[in-house]
Amino acid sequence: MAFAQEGERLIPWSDQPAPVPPPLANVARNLPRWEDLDSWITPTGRFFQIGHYGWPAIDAGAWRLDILGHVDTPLRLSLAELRGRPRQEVTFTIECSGNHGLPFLTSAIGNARWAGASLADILRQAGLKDGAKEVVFFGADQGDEVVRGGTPLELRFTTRFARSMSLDDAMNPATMLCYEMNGEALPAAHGAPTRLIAPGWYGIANVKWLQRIEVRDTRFVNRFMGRDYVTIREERRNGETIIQETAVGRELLKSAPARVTFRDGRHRIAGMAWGPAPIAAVEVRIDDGPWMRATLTGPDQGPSAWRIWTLDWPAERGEHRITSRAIDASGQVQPAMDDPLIANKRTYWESNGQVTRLIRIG
Ligand SMILES: Nc1nc2c(c(=O)[nH]1)N[C@H]1C(S)=C(S)[C@@H](COP(=O)(O)O)O[C@H]1N2
Ligand SMILES: [Mo]
Repeated sequence: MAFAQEGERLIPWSDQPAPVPPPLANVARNLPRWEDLDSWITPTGRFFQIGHYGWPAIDAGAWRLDILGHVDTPLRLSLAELRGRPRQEVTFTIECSGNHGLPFLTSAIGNARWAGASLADILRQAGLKDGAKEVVFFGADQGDEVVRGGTPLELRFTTRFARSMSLDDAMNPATMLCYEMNGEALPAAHGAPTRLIAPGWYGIANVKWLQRIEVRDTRFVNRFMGRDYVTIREERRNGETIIQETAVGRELLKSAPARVTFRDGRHRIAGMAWGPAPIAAVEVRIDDGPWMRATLTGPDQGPSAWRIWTLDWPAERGEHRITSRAIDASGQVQPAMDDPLIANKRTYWESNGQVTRLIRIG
């Protein structure tokens, strides 16, 4: 479903993001302009791509997925075997947790229809041993890491991309081993032949190029659980300021203005809103004016997929600031940028503060 209207004229934002700096250009790729995210389902060609350890090309015929560790019967599945299992689908908006936290990363988000096989069924078939508590997802991509760099205790090693989840989270019936995106075979850049799709979780948890799933009876920590993708935030405890360090987890309540269009003498603002609970409302503010209620349009497919919203805007000439905030069914409001939750955050991850865009009406 497109939310672009026939005969409309798109007015680009005047605060276009900075280009991705060269060393990261091969990590964050295919970032669209927000203006061009003009449909509820993001076409695969406009879907952002993140690869921290390069871009493996896997021979799907020779590929096998191992499920092992703290299980009764380790499994080894081919792509044909995975495809032969009961199929499930979900529409899920993946957002990179760095989105809006960095000046060049403001459209690392997309909504796609994903299809695959239930992870919970596969874990049950392997048989969980008593004491199983953590599931680790290893990708085929690998990279070099350094611990205590520049000290006499420096340690260098090469390791595969991995993220873990508690067994409870991994058993969520919506979580799948995905081989299809928007009705076509999962493309290489998005994790072919198989990736994890964990609806409700930030991008980082959705491990691509899956190769090995390991069930453990102890916790797992690596760069992407414990060093990187860690939110560092100042919080108050008993009158004292402490530093809280937490692994990036589930997606947070958020919205963003996507595009402003002009048609039949009128301006219209459209955007998206998403979060862990159903979106109840979106409000929009122009410059320092009052909050105005937008109209939620487009499909409502549950909390894992974003909603589209629109607001007709009698725009005056000049430069304007457009801010949106989402409100969910439990009454929670997307925090302002000066809310302590956002302002006291030292890292760019999980930046769900209100997004303000600039536009010039000519
Ligand atoms: N194996 C592997 N999986 C990965 C990554 C990675 O670097 N390697 N990046 C993660 C991050 S940070 C994000 S935001 C999402 C992006 O998914 P996409 O590239 O399909 O948009 O993939 C995640 N899965
Ligand atoms: Mo990410």
